[in-house]
Amino acid sequence: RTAHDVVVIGLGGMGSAAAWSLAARSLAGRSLRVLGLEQFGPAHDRGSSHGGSRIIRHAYFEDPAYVPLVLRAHELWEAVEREAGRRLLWPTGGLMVGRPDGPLVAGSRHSARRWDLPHEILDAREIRARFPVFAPRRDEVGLFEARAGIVAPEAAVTAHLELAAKAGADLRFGCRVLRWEALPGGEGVRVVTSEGDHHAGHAVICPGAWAPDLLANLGVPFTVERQVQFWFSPRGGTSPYTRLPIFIWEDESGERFYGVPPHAGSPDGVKVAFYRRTDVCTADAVDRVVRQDEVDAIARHVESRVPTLPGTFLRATTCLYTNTPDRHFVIATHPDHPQVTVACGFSGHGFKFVPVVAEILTDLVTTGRTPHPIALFDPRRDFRPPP
Ligand code: PYC
Repeated sequence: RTAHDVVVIGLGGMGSAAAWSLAARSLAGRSLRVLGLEQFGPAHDRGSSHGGSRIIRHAYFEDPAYVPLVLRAHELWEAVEREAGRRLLWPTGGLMVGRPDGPLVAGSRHSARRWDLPHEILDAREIRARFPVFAPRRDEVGLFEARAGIVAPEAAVTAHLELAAKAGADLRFGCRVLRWEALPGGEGVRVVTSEGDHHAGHAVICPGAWAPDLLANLGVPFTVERQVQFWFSPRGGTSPYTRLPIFIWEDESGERFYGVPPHAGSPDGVKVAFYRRTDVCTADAVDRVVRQDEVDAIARHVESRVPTLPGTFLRATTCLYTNTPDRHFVIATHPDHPQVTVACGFSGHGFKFVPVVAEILTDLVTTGRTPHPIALFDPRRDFRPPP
């Protein structure tokens, strides 16, 4: 009756990696039969895994609990590169800039010290000397870590899909999941799609911004937000920018923007964006048009700290964050359905963790537990907004 052991719903960043990880894992002497379902095409740009780059950093300002996970993710990214024969990582170094007591710098420093991560603290003069295009205020400092850098999201999704297919996963695109139902008595899960029904012993649900539709029964108050990524060609040319680290900059009001230098995976211009802006939407009703006033707002903001960067506007694209109230992830066995495992609510900072999330999901499906620390990601936690 059940043709597949596991159905993976959503083949974006998390789902594509989970499909590979599950298809490569054997259980009771045989490999798992994995079905992957995706409503769009491979490595599409409708969700949260596109735009040429994502940041990877270790000194995690959000919470030191993420550090062992990102260290394991980094190791696994290198393994995926080797396995797929594709370049996915660009180690540019990373600079977190702001007031020393602001959440970005103080939080990064706390994580770096807690986990003994190699890092340097640079004062404003040292930042200017090392990276002359940056214009920090006198009271701003930077935490620099050499191992931070870029992960290429579309290339990563493509690599995971290729590896999953090679490991025997049955991947279907243009197949929208309308709903799912956990069947009683060890009968697994029924998935109703635009292309017919499927049954599997277990479901791994990685819905991205479709979490409010597909995981309403988790009871997590998700909010989906439209975000915009912009590319500029700096005044005076890109050459000094090719040697820049990725950076996140927090100003005195707490507003943050980030920047990603051009690299071989995305060579045209410097990418910048606010990290984060509230523009609530739904995944199916998002305005994909970027307005001139949005371009002007980011250009003005960036110019105050990196004066030559907003030279010529090149292009922009929208993407989606799926936020939890405390901005921590949700990764767990579904509290009401042991045959369902969920990964969602990545709140705009999940992509760097993709391969370790896949490892956790595979552990949960095959053994019901994981050695990774995931207590922070419990869907039934007491959600409080971040300070
Ligand atoms: O996770 O570092 C991050 C990030 C920066 C901007 C959006 N996410």
